[in-house]
Amino acid sequence: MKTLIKESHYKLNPSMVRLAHHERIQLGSPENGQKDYYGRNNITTVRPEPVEGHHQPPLKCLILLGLIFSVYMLTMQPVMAHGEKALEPFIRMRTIQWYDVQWSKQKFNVNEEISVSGKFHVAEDWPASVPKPEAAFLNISTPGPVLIRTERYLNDKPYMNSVALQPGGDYNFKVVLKGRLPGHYHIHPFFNLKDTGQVMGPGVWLDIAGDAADFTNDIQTINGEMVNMETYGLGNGIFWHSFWAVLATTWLLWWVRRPLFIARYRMLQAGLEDELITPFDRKIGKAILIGVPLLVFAAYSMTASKYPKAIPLQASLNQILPLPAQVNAGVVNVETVKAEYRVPERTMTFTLKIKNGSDKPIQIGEFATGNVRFFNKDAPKPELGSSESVASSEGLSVDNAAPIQPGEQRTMTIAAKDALWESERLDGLINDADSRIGGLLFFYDGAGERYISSLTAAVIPKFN
Ligand SMILES: [Cu+2]
Repeated sequence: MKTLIKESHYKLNPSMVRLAHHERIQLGSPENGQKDYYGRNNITTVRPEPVEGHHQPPLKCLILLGLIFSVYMLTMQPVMAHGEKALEPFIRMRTIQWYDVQWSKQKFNVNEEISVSGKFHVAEDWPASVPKPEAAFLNISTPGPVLIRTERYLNDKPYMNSVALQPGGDYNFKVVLKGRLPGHYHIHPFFNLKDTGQVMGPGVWLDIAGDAADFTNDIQTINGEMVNMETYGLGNGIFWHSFWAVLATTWLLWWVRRPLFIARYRMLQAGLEDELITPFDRKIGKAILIGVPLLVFAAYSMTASKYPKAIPLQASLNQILPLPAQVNAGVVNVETVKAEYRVPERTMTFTLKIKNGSDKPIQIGEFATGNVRFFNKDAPKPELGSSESVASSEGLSVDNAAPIQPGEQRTMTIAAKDALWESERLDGLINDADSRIGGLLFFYDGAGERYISSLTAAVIPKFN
């Protein structure tokens, strides 16, 4: 039996099978019109017996690889964006609608604390294909660990975990950050929506000055001990990661060094499955089955006795209710009748029914969607925050510039016109199966009061 196995290993060495080349043998040529039963030209592919030692010269392969790589090198440019526009436009426009995002500082030093704060409205017209925001995580998009987050608030409440958001709800947030690595970085607040992706808030450039070596990250544990978070437990972490990596790799190699897949399959077919596993394999398997849980339990007991006062990692979901309505608060009511996008003019036109329920005349000041802001040239411009959200200063026009009087109901056409629809990849909406737009419309009265309404409508594209 033993010799038979050895021979079959030799014959079925997978590398030899792989290297065997296929030869096309032409039995009948298309010229003489010889066809097979199905009317195809009579060409048959024949795989010859496995041959040894037939392979490409490695030099050729290397030259080819070098050539491919050099093409990449030629076209290499510094990356100035990091996927802000990658998400489908209907997700960027109809999930988290950011506004009033402010940074306390954009130039600061290593170890200095800054904060980003702002507001967002969770669209009521949440896309049907996007899972409801039952677990959302407010985060900061950075190119690596250039900052650390020290505090985080939602509706002025400190929180750590993911949170369930309510469509139609209004929230404010604040995140406190501390400079870690000096440099010039593009940073955004963003929401990680479970099973959907990252909905970016407006981004800004931050300049961190100073020396990375000066960075400190000391915290006090519940036992009163001061620890340096930059190095605490690092050796232990490296040890356990390497230990499991080595164990797992060894286990994998133990099996991979033998004939795999086809050779094994053939042996199974031949009823030789008992020959595939040796008694020594079984011994090793048993040793691992008993040894690994014992080791984990021993290490756990050592840790538990060394640190008796410890709390587990928190995995609960935070429950934070929305603020009283900020958007669609009931004073100014807006109903979107229809929306049209003219592709050549890059113009989104809305027909709106507006009812001014306030006691002062109001004017439309801004329309914002997907972090792009369009300002009405006929209205006093609101103060721009520090956030460099992409803005079109005169992109919004209205068919009737006269202020809407208290109690007045008016049907208006407003148009947001700018190449930003294209450069921000929001015009991709017309190619989506869900071509609905969402955004926020800002009204101002003369006395500095602001009213916000959400717009939403199906978009009809016009191609000429
Ligand atoms: Cu960015």
